[in-house]
Amino acid sequence: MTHTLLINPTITSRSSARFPLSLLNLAATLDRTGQSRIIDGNVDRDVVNETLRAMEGDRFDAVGISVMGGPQLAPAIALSKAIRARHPRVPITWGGYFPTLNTEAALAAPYVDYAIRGQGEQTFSELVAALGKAAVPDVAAIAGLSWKHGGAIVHNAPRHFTYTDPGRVLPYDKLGDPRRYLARTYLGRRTVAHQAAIGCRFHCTFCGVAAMFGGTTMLSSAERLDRDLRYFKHELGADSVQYFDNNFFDREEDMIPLLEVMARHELPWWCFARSDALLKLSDHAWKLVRKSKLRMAYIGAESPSGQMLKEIRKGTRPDQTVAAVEMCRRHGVIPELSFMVAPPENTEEETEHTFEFIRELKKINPHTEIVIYVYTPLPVHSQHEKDRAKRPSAPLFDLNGEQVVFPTTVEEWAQPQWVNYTCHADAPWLTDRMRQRIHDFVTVLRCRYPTVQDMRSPPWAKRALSTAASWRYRFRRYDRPWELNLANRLVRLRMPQVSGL
Ligand code: B12
Repeated sequence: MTHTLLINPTITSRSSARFPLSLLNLAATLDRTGQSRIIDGNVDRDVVNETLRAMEGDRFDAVGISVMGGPQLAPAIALSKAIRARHPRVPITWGGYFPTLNTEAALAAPYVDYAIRGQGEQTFSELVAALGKAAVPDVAAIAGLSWKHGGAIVHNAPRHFTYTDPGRVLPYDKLGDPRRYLARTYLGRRTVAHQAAIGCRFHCTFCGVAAMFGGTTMLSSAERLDRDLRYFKHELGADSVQYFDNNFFDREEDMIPLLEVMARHELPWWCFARSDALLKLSDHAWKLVRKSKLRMAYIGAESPSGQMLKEIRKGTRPDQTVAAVEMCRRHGVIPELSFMVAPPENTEEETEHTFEFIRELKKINPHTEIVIYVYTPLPVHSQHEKDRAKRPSAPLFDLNGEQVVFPTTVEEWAQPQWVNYTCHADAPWLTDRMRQRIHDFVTVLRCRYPTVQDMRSPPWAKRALSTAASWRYRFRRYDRPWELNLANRLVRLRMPQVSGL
């Protein structure tokens, strides 16, 4: 019997912690042939000591750490170093978006022995089995695995994505009381996080999901979704669902059985969607969407420039964004639009154009929520191998005209400027003026239209902020909104782009 320790390093506040779905999926597979334990750093805040304590008490054949680029890297490094120092013989495996997109950098670290690329269930189970069998395990045939051999990094063949129904709900009870992951959100008093389908059909060049899945998607069966929703509703007492599906609305004929299940449960929900998919929905599908209580759809609008949308292979047009905003209004769904400003070319012009487009959308549907990111293209080495060859990306240049060189080590990726790059919060071609301009626009906009997702601030405070910001918004006087910055320090509106819903 193999014994595996699975860890999710801290990435968010305790109140924003949601089910660590990656680890739950891994545990469901590992537990078929062995045992596993989960430590979630979002809940167990002292994750290093908690891990070391667990390893003192039990013998583990392997440790698996889930790592997303950005703010999760520093805790993942500290944790891996602490495990290596105290238990040098226990192999450490990194899986998730960071090692998938930056495999070489992950394996360059002395405290990472194995990196799993893409979906982890099967690959990790095979690795753990091999580790349990021999002191020098034979891992050369394990698809989806990268490892070190004689000072070199070996990348085994890729593994194809599969969707297997475990026939039961995920092992949520491994997290202690799973109810502590239910949160009060805009959707309800006890919102649960769930992922029904995996992957995405599209190949957007900026998106980590395209880099991970390379245009593959697989939907849940209606039976499985029904089983999961029944468990959430009746066993955990959930009253609403946030779907993490990379792109919820796939082909309508495949979605109808799922929407029928959701319409029966009537649990208000949130999801990621595309404007073109929403516009294509039939009246029958919209009827189910309304009955199932879709409250908010997060749509990647990205840019008002058709040219830019083509370049990033988004596959949607700006007029579709406008039409989707209008359609959502008619159906009582709040569109939450994300934009990527300050691209490396025509940085200023594109950004101002986006601000004007946002104003237009707000006129059509004032309930539209806006999330603004800085456009930070993925490094070429991170793109999916199928896409890398198709459209060579233009080189990126910083403010001094020097070509941008991406980090090659984990420690460099954990530096503040690269954490900000991963979080789409900053880029090497941004001038201080541009950075300030974006910050000021966002301040005025989010004060003028406080997000409905903010459950903390009292309504009077939001109204006061909105009134204070209205003249600046109306006359486009975004620069240096000192009074709003001051007021924001007192009110502290929620930032969905940082904490999730
Ligand atoms: C939930 C979530 C979060 C949560 C935290 C989740 C947690 N770990 O506790 C929060 C809201 C905090 C978060 C934050 C961020 N996120 Co996030 N997040 C997601 C989301 C919506 C779902 C992840 C999930 O649970 N998927 C379901 C599970 C089953 O899939 P999975 O995680 O991929 O796991 C599988 C494999 O990756 C692998 N695997 C994963 N871990 C491990 C570990 C081992 C040992 C092994 C073997 C395998 C393995 O096997 C798993 C099972 O098949 C994804 C998008 C998506 N739908 O996937 C984005 C996503 C992962 N996030 C992303 C990013 C970039 C961020 C940010 C860093 C930046 C940002 N602006 O969004 C922020 C940080 C914000 C900050 N603090 O400042 C990107 C990552 C892509 C990239 N370029 O690196 C994604 C893909 C969104 C996107 N489209 O860009 N995020």
